[in-house]
Amino acid sequence: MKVLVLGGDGFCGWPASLHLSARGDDVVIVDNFSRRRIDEELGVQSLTPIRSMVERRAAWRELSGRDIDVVELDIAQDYHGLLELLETEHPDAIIHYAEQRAAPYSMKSAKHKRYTIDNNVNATHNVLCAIVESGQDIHLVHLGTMGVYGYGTAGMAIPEGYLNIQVPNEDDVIETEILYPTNPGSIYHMTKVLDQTLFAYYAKNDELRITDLHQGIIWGTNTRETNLDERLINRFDYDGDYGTVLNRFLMQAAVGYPLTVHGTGGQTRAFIHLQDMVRCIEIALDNPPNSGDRVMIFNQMTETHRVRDLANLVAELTGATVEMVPDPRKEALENDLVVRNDQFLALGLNPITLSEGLLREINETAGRYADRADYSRIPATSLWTKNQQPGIPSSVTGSN
Ligand code: USQ
Repeated sequence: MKVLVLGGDGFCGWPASLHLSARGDDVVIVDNFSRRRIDEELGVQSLTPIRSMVERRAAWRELSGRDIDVVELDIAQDYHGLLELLETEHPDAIIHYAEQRAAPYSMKSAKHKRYTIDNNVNATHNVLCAIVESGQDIHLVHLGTMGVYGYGTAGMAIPEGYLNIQVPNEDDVIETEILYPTNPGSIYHMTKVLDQTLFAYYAKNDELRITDLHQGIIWGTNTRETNLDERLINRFDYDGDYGTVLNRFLMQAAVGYPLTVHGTGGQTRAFIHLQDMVRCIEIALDNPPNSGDRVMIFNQMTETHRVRDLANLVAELTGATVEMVPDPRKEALENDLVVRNDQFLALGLNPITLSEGLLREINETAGRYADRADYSRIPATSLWTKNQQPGIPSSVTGSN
Protein backbone atom coordinates (compact mmCIF):
# COMPACT_ATOMS: atom_id res chain seq x y z
CA MET A 1 0.00 0.00 0.00
CA LYS A 2 1.09 3.60 -0.43
CA VAL A 3 1.73 5.24 2.95
CA LEU A 4 2.59 8.85 3.75
CA VAL A 5 4.62 9.07 6.96
CA LEU A 6 4.21 12.58 8.37
CA GLY A 7 7.17 13.26 10.66
CA GLY A 8 9.18 10.47 9.05
CA ASP A 9 12.54 11.95 10.08
CA GLY A 10 11.81 11.62 13.82
CA PHE A 11 12.53 9.05 16.52
CA CYS A 12 9.41 6.98 15.75
CA GLY A 13 8.79 8.08 12.15
CA TRP A 14 12.15 6.99 10.75
CA PRO A 15 12.13 3.38 12.03
CA ALA A 16 8.44 3.05 11.07
CA SER A 17 9.20 4.25 7.53
CA LEU A 18 11.96 1.67 7.13
CA HIS A 19 9.85 -1.10 8.60
CA LEU A 20 6.98 -0.42 6.19
CA SER A 21 9.30 -0.05 3.22
CA ALA A 22 10.96 -3.37 4.14
CA ARG A 23 7.63 -5.18 4.08
CA GLY A 24 6.88 -3.77 0.61
CA ASP A 25 4.83 -0.64 1.26
CA ASP A 26 5.42 2.35 -0.95
CA VAL A 27 6.57 4.95 1.61
CA VAL A 28 6.68 8.74 1.25
CA ILE A 29 8.22 10.65 4.16
CA VAL A 30 6.84 14.15 4.76
CA ASP A 31 8.80 16.25 7.25
CA ASN A 32 9.76 19.86 7.98
CA PHE A 33 12.95 18.73 9.81
CA SER A 34 11.97 20.77 12.86
CA ARG A 35 13.32 18.13 15.26
CA ARG A 36 16.86 18.68 14.00
CA ARG A 37 16.42 22.44 14.47
CA ILE A 38 15.18 21.96 18.05
CA ASP A 39 18.45 20.13 18.82
CA GLU A 40 20.25 23.29 17.74
CA GLU A 41 17.96 25.46 19.87
CA LEU A 42 18.62 23.29 22.94
CA GLY A 43 22.34 22.92 22.25
CA VAL A 44 22.17 19.12 22.32
CA GLN A 45 22.40 16.37 19.76
CA SER A 46 21.46 12.76 19.34
CA LEU A 47 23.98 10.44 21.04
CA THR A 48 23.93 8.30 17.92
CA PRO A 49 25.37 9.90 14.79
CA ILE A 50 22.19 10.35 12.72
CA ARG A 51 22.73 11.10 9.05
CA SER A 52 21.11 13.60 6.72
CA MET A 53 17.95 12.44 4.97
CA VAL A 54 19.89 12.31 1.70
CA GLU A 55 22.37 9.82 3.19
CA ARG A 56 19.64 7.84 4.92
CA ARG A 57 17.73 7.37 1.67
CA ALA A 58 20.79 6.46 -0.33
CA ALA A 59 21.82 3.87 2.27
CA TRP A 60 18.35 2.32 2.30
CA ARG A 61 18.28 2.15 -1.51
CA GLU A 62 21.71 0.50 -1.54
CA LEU A 63 20.77 -2.08 1.11
CA SER A 64 17.18 -2.89 0.21
CA GLY A 65 16.89 -1.89 -3.42
CA ARG A 66 13.85 0.10 -2.37
CA ASP A 67 13.23 3.81 -2.60
CA ILE A 68 11.61 6.05 0.02
CA ASP A 69 10.42 9.38 -1.35
CA VAL A 70 10.92 12.46 0.79
CA VAL A 71 8.92 15.68 0.69
CA GLU A 72 9.94 18.68 2.79
CA LEU A 73 6.72 20.28 3.95
CA ASP A 74 5.39 21.97 7.08
CA ILE A 75 1.95 20.41 7.31
CA ALA A 76 0.90 22.75 10.14
CA GLN A 77 1.54 25.83 8.00
CA ASP A 78 1.24 24.78 4.38
CA TYR A 79 -2.29 23.43 4.01
CA HIS A 80 -2.33 23.81 0.23
CA GLY A 81 0.99 22.00 -0.12
CA LEU A 82 -0.47 19.13 1.90
CA LEU A 83 -3.68 18.99 -0.13
CA GLU A 84 -1.69 19.04 -3.37
CA LEU A 85 0.45 16.18 -2.04
CA LEU A 86 -2.61 14.04 -1.33
CA GLU A 87 -3.91 14.80 -4.82
CA THR A 88 -0.61 13.78 -6.42
CA GLU A 89 0.23 10.75 -4.28
CA HIS A 90 -3.20 9.20 -3.64
CA PRO A 91 -2.07 7.41 -0.46
CA ASP A 92 -3.99 4.46 1.00
CA ALA A 93 -2.95 5.50 4.48
CA ILE A 94 -1.31 8.34 6.37
CA ILE A 95 0.66 7.85 9.57
CA HIS A 96 0.73 11.08 11.54
CA TYR A 97 3.78 11.57 13.77
CA ALA A 98 4.28 15.23 12.84
CA GLU A 99 3.85 16.76 16.28
CA GLN A 100 6.18 18.30 18.88
CA ARG A 101 6.39 15.39 21.30
CA ALA A 102 8.26 16.47 24.44
CA ALA A 103 6.22 17.40 27.52
CA PRO A 104 9.05 19.36 29.24
CA TYR A 105 9.79 21.28 26.02
CA SER A 106 6.13 22.24 25.72
CA MET A 107 6.23 23.75 29.23
CA LYS A 108 9.45 25.80 28.94
CA SER A 109 7.91 29.22 28.20
CA ALA A 110 4.88 30.91 26.67
CA LYS A 111 6.66 30.67 23.31
CA HIS A 112 7.06 26.89 23.62
CA LYS A 113 3.48 26.41 24.79
CA ARG A 114 2.15 28.42 21.87
CA TYR A 115 4.41 26.68 19.38
CA THR A 116 3.32 23.24 20.61
CA ILE A 117 -0.38 24.09 20.41
CA ASP A 118 -0.07 25.87 17.04
CA ASN A 119 2.03 23.17 15.50
CA ASN A 120 0.31 20.05 16.83
CA VAL A 121 -3.32 21.08 16.62
CA ASN A 122 -2.97 22.78 13.23
CA ALA A 123 -1.07 19.83 11.84
CA THR A 124 -3.77 17.38 12.90
CA HIS A 125 -6.62 19.55 11.73
CA ASN A 126 -4.93 20.24 8.39
CA VAL A 127 -4.52 16.50 7.77
CA LEU A 128 -8.18 15.81 8.56
CA CYS A 129 -9.42 18.74 6.50
CA ALA A 130 -7.17 17.85 3.54
CA ILE A 131 -8.38 14.22 3.53
CA VAL A 132 -11.97 15.47 3.34
CA GLU A 133 -11.21 18.09 0.67
CA SER A 134 -9.27 15.55 -1.43
CA GLY A 135 -12.37 13.33 -1.49
CA GLN A 136 -10.18 10.26 -0.97
CA ASP A 137 -10.81 7.32 1.35
CA ILE A 138 -7.52 7.47 3.29
CA HIS A 139 -6.99 5.61 6.57
CA LEU A 140 -5.41 7.98 9.10
CA VAL A 141 -3.24 6.39 11.82
CA HIS A 142 -2.23 8.86 14.51
CA LEU A 143 0.37 8.51 17.24
CA GLY A 144 -1.40 9.60 20.41
CA THR A 145 -0.25 9.08 23.98
CA MET A 146 -1.18 7.21 27.15
CA GLY A 147 -0.90 10.65 28.76
CA VAL A 148 -4.40 11.58 27.54
CA TYR A 149 -5.75 9.41 30.37
CA GLY A 150 -3.62 11.23 32.95
CA TYR A 151 -1.54 9.76 35.71
CA GLY A 152 -3.70 9.70 38.77
CA THR A 153 -4.55 6.28 40.18
CA ALA A 154 -7.69 5.27 38.27
CA GLY A 155 -8.61 2.39 40.57
CA MET A 156 -9.41 0.32 37.47
CA ALA A 157 -7.66 -1.00 34.38
CA ILE A 158 -7.51 1.80 31.80
CA PRO A 159 -9.69 0.65 28.87
CA GLU A 160 -8.74 1.18 25.23
CA GLY A 161 -10.11 4.68 24.71
CA TYR A 162 -13.75 4.21 25.62
CA LEU A 163 -15.50 3.79 28.93
CA ASN A 164 -18.89 2.21 29.50
CA ILE A 165 -20.79 4.20 32.08
CA GLN A 166 -24.14 4.09 33.83
CA VAL A 167 -25.90 7.37 34.49
CA PRO A 168 -28.70 7.31 37.04
CA ASN A 169 -31.89 8.77 35.53
CA GLU A 170 -35.21 9.49 37.30
CA ASP A 171 -36.57 5.94 37.19
CA ASP A 172 -33.85 3.96 35.53
CA VAL A 173 -30.17 3.88 34.70
CA ILE A 174 -28.90 4.94 31.29
CA GLU A 175 -26.00 2.93 29.92
CA THR A 176 -23.72 4.69 27.49
CA GLU A 177 -20.18 4.79 26.18
CA ILE A 178 -17.93 7.85 26.37
CA LEU A 179 -14.33 8.66 25.55
CA TYR A 180 -12.33 7.95 28.70
CA PRO A 181 -12.19 11.26 30.63
CA THR A 182 -8.98 13.10 29.81
CA ASN A 183 -6.52 14.49 32.33
CA PRO A 184 -3.44 15.79 30.48
CA GLY A 185 -0.35 16.66 32.53
CA SER A 186 1.38 19.04 30.09
CA ILE A 187 0.62 21.31 27.15
CA TYR A 188 2.06 18.61 24.89
CA HIS A 189 -0.27 15.95 26.33
CA MET A 190 -3.15 18.40 26.04
CA THR A 191 -2.58 18.70 22.28
CA LYS A 192 -3.19 14.95 21.99
CA VAL A 193 -6.41 15.41 23.96
CA LEU A 194 -7.49 18.11 21.51
CA ASP A 195 -6.54 15.79 18.63
CA GLN A 196 -8.87 13.16 20.09
CA THR A 197 -11.84 15.51 19.87
CA LEU A 198 -10.96 16.46 16.28
CA PHE A 199 -10.84 12.76 15.39
CA ALA A 200 -14.20 11.99 17.02
CA TYR A 201 -15.77 14.85 15.08
CA TYR A 202 -14.32 13.92 11.67
CA ALA A 203 -15.12 10.22 12.15
CA LYS A 204 -18.73 11.18 12.91
CA ASN A 205 -19.27 14.05 10.50
CA ASP A 206 -17.18 13.00 7.49
CA GLU A 207 -16.97 9.27 8.16
CA LEU A 208 -13.19 9.31 7.99
CA ARG A 209 -11.40 6.10 8.93
CA ILE A 210 -9.18 6.97 11.89
CA THR A 211 -7.01 4.94 14.26
CA ASP A 212 -5.57 6.64 17.36
CA LEU A 213 -2.69 4.89 19.11
CA HIS A 214 -2.29 5.78 22.76
CA GLN A 215 1.36 5.04 23.12
CA GLY A 216 3.38 4.66 26.31
CA ILE A 217 7.03 5.69 26.77
CA ILE A 218 9.34 4.20 24.18
CA TRP A 219 12.52 2.52 25.30
CA GLY A 220 15.26 1.26 23.03
CA THR A 221 16.78 2.99 20.05
CA ASN A 222 16.95 0.73 17.08
CA THR A 223 14.91 -1.76 15.12
CA ARG A 224 15.90 -4.60 12.78
CA GLU A 225 16.08 -2.15 9.86
CA THR A 226 17.91 0.73 11.56
CA ASN A 227 20.47 -1.81 12.79
CA LEU A 228 21.34 -2.92 9.26
CA ASP A 229 23.84 -0.13 8.66
CA GLU A 230 25.20 2.74 10.73
CA ARG A 231 23.91 5.21 8.13
CA LEU A 232 20.36 4.12 9.04
CA ILE A 233 20.82 4.56 12.77
CA ASN A 234 17.98 6.08 14.75
CA ARG A 235 18.31 9.12 16.97
CA PHE A 236 18.92 8.67 20.72
CA ASP A 237 17.83 11.57 22.93
CA TYR A 238 19.07 11.78 26.50
CA ASP A 239 18.61 15.46 27.40
CA GLY A 240 16.14 16.66 30.03
CA ASP A 241 13.55 17.68 27.41
CA TYR A 242 13.53 14.94 24.79
CA GLY A 243 15.30 12.10 26.58
CA THR A 244 12.63 9.75 27.90
CA VAL A 245 13.15 8.26 31.29
CA LEU A 246 14.56 4.78 30.63
CA ASN A 247 16.78 5.82 27.72
CA ARG A 248 18.05 8.67 29.88
CA PHE A 249 18.90 6.26 32.69
CA LEU A 250 20.77 4.03 30.22
CA MET A 251 22.81 6.97 28.96
CA GLN A 252 23.49 8.31 32.46
CA ALA A 253 24.68 4.86 33.53
CA ALA A 254 26.90 4.57 30.45
CA VAL A 255 28.77 7.82 31.21
CA GLY A 256 28.97 7.27 34.97
CA TYR A 257 26.39 9.88 35.86
CA PRO A 258 23.86 9.35 38.68
CA LEU A 259 20.42 8.25 37.51
CA THR A 260 18.18 11.27 38.07
CA VAL A 261 14.98 9.98 39.68
CA HIS A 262 12.43 12.77 39.96
CA GLY A 263 10.90 13.07 43.41
CA THR A 264 10.23 9.71 45.03
CA GLY A 265 10.25 7.91 41.68
CA GLY A 266 6.81 6.58 42.51
CA GLN A 267 5.46 7.65 39.10
CA THR A 268 4.15 4.58 37.29
CA ARG A 269 4.16 4.75 33.50
CA ALA A 270 3.44 2.54 30.51
CA PHE A 271 6.33 1.39 28.28
CA ILE A 272 6.90 -0.21 24.88
CA HIS A 273 10.07 -1.10 22.97
CA LEU A 274 10.73 0.72 19.69
CA GLN A 275 10.65 -2.56 17.74
CA ASP A 276 7.16 -3.27 19.10
CA MET A 277 6.07 0.26 18.14
CA VAL A 278 6.82 -0.40 14.44
CA ARG A 279 5.03 -3.74 14.65
CA CYS A 280 1.97 -2.01 16.16
CA ILE A 281 1.95 0.49 13.29
CA GLU A 282 1.93 -2.39 10.83
CA ILE A 283 -0.94 -4.11 12.69
CA ALA A 284 -2.94 -0.86 12.84
CA LEU A 285 -2.46 -0.30 9.10
CA ASP A 286 -3.63 -3.83 8.33
CA ASN A 287 -6.74 -3.57 10.53
CA PRO A 288 -8.42 -0.28 9.64
CA PRO A 289 -11.87 0.71 10.85
CA ASN A 290 -14.68 0.97 8.32
CA SER A 291 -16.02 4.27 7.11
CA GLY A 292 -18.69 5.41 9.58
CA ASP A 293 -17.09 3.57 12.54
CA ARG A 294 -16.10 5.44 15.68
CA VAL A 295 -12.36 6.20 16.01
CA MET A 296 -10.48 2.96 16.61
CA ILE A 297 -8.33 3.39 19.72
CA PHE A 298 -5.53 1.06 20.80
CA ASN A 299 -3.40 1.30 23.93
CA GLN A 300 0.05 0.92 22.41
CA MET A 301 2.04 -0.23 25.43
CA THR A 302 3.26 -3.54 26.75
CA GLU A 303 4.35 -3.11 30.40
CA THR A 304 3.96 -0.68 33.29
CA HIS A 305 6.77 0.23 35.68
CA ARG A 306 7.50 2.59 38.52
CA VAL A 307 10.35 5.02 37.76
CA ARG A 308 12.36 4.14 40.90
CA ASP A 309 12.10 0.42 40.11
CA LEU A 310 13.53 1.06 36.65
CA ALA A 311 16.37 3.13 38.13
CA ASN A 312 17.18 0.34 40.59
CA LEU A 313 17.12 -2.23 37.81
CA VAL A 314 19.52 -0.20 35.63
CA ALA A 315 21.73 0.44 38.68
CA GLU A 316 21.85 -3.28 39.43
CA LEU A 317 22.82 -4.16 35.86
CA THR A 318 25.39 -1.39 35.41
CA GLY A 319 26.67 -0.44 38.87
CA ALA A 320 25.32 3.12 38.43
CA THR A 321 24.24 5.17 41.42
CA VAL A 322 20.70 6.49 41.83
CA GLU A 323 20.02 10.05 42.95
CA MET A 324 16.61 11.32 44.01
CA VAL A 325 16.29 14.92 42.79
CA PRO A 326 13.38 17.33 43.34
CA ASP A 327 10.77 16.74 40.64
CA PRO A 328 10.93 19.58 38.07
CA ARG A 329 7.46 18.62 36.81
CA LYS A 330 4.03 19.11 38.29
CA GLU A 331 2.84 15.52 38.56
CA ALA A 332 1.63 13.02 41.15
CA LEU A 333 4.69 11.56 42.85
CA GLU A 334 3.04 8.19 43.40
CA ASN A 335 0.43 6.53 41.19
CA ASP A 336 -0.69 3.06 40.22
CA LEU A 337 -1.34 2.19 36.60
CA VAL A 338 -3.03 -0.84 35.11
CA VAL A 339 -3.68 -0.76 31.36
CA ARG A 340 -5.61 -2.95 28.93
CA ASN A 341 -3.80 -3.75 25.69
CA ASP A 342 -5.81 -6.79 24.60
CA GLN A 343 -6.42 -5.57 21.05
CA PHE A 344 -2.80 -5.54 19.87
CA LEU A 345 -2.09 -8.85 21.64
CA ALA A 346 -5.11 -10.42 19.94
CA LEU A 347 -3.88 -9.14 16.58
CA GLY A 348 -0.49 -10.80 16.96
CA LEU A 349 1.80 -8.45 18.91
CA ASN A 350 4.39 -10.56 20.72
CA PRO A 351 6.17 -8.00 22.90
CA ILE A 352 9.81 -7.73 23.82
CA THR A 353 9.93 -7.73 27.61
CA LEU A 354 12.08 -5.36 29.58
CA SER A 355 13.59 -8.26 31.48
CA GLU A 356 14.93 -9.82 28.26
CA GLY A 357 15.74 -6.65 26.32
CA LEU A 358 17.29 -4.27 28.80
CA LEU A 359 20.77 -5.78 29.01
CA ARG A 360 21.00 -5.92 25.21
CA GLU A 361 19.95 -2.28 25.05
CA ILE A 362 22.62 -1.31 27.59
CA ASN A 363 25.35 -3.05 25.62
CA GLU A 364 24.29 -2.29 22.08
CA THR A 365 23.13 1.30 22.20
CA ALA A 366 23.71 3.60 25.18
CA GLY A 367 26.88 1.76 26.23
CA ARG A 368 28.32 1.43 22.74
CA TYR A 369 27.79 5.01 21.64
CA ALA A 370 28.53 6.62 24.99
CA ASP A 371 31.89 4.78 24.99
CA ARG A 372 32.70 6.30 21.62
CA ALA A 373 31.30 9.70 22.42
CA ASP A 374 33.42 12.77 22.75
CA TYR A 375 32.26 13.92 26.17
CA SER A 376 32.95 17.53 25.38
CA ARG A 377 29.94 17.42 23.08
CA ILE A 378 27.66 16.04 25.82
CA PRO A 379 26.71 19.12 27.84
CA ALA A 380 26.57 18.05 31.49
CA THR A 381 23.40 20.13 31.90
CA SER A 382 21.64 17.88 29.44
CA LEU A 383 22.06 15.00 31.87
CA TRP A 384 20.64 16.94 34.80
CA THR A 385 17.02 17.45 35.36
CA LYS A 386 16.06 21.13 35.23
CA ASN A 387 18.23 23.23 37.59
CA GLN A 388 19.44 20.20 39.47
CA GLN A 389 22.97 19.00 39.36
CA PRO A 390 23.50 15.77 41.26
CA GLY A 391 26.97 14.83 42.50
CA ILE A 392 29.77 15.90 40.16
CA PRO A 393 30.21 13.09 37.65
CA SER A 394 33.70 11.71 37.25
CA SER A 395 33.49 10.97 33.53
CA VAL A 396 31.46 13.95 32.34
CA THR A 397 33.71 16.88 33.00
CA GLY A 398 33.07 18.38 29.61
CA SER A 399 31.09 21.55 29.80
CA ASN A 400 28.43 23.69 31.45
N1 USQ B 1 11.64 11.14 34.93
C1 USQ B 1 12.58 10.93 35.94
N2 USQ B 1 13.88 11.23 35.67
C2 USQ B 1 14.31 11.69 34.46
C3 USQ B 1 13.36 11.87 33.42
C4 USQ B 1 12.03 11.58 33.70
O1 USQ B 1 12.25 10.51 37.06
O2 USQ B 1 15.52 11.94 34.29
C5 USQ B 1 10.22 10.86 35.20
C6 USQ B 1 9.28 12.01 34.87
O3 USQ B 1 9.20 12.94 35.94
C7 USQ B 1 7.98 11.28 34.58
C8 USQ B 1 8.43 9.95 33.98
O4 USQ B 1 9.81 9.81 34.33
O5 USQ B 1 7.30 11.01 35.77
C9 USQ B 1 8.28 9.87 32.48
O6 USQ B 1 8.94 10.97 31.86
P1 USQ B 1 9.39 10.87 30.32
O7 USQ B 1 10.14 12.12 30.00
O8 USQ B 1 10.05 9.57 30.06
O9 USQ B 1 7.98 10.78 29.57
P2 USQ B 1 6.87 11.85 29.20
O10 USQ B 1 7.27 13.24 29.50
O11 USQ B 1 5.60 11.36 29.82
O12 USQ B 1 6.73 11.75 27.62
C10 USQ B 1 7.16 10.63 26.85
C11 USQ B 1 7.30 11.10 25.39
C12 USQ B 1 5.93 11.51 24.84
C13 USQ B 1 4.95 10.35 25.01
C14 USQ B 1 4.88 9.94 26.47
C15 USQ B 1 4.06 8.70 26.66
O13 USQ B 1 8.22 12.17 25.30
O14 USQ B 1 6.05 11.86 23.49
O15 USQ B 1 3.66 10.74 24.60
O16 USQ B 1 6.22 9.60 26.93
S1 USQ B 1 3.27 8.70 28.23
O17 USQ B 1 4.23 9.03 29.27
O18 USQ B 1 2.73 7.38 28.42
O19 USQ B 1 2.23 9.73 28.19
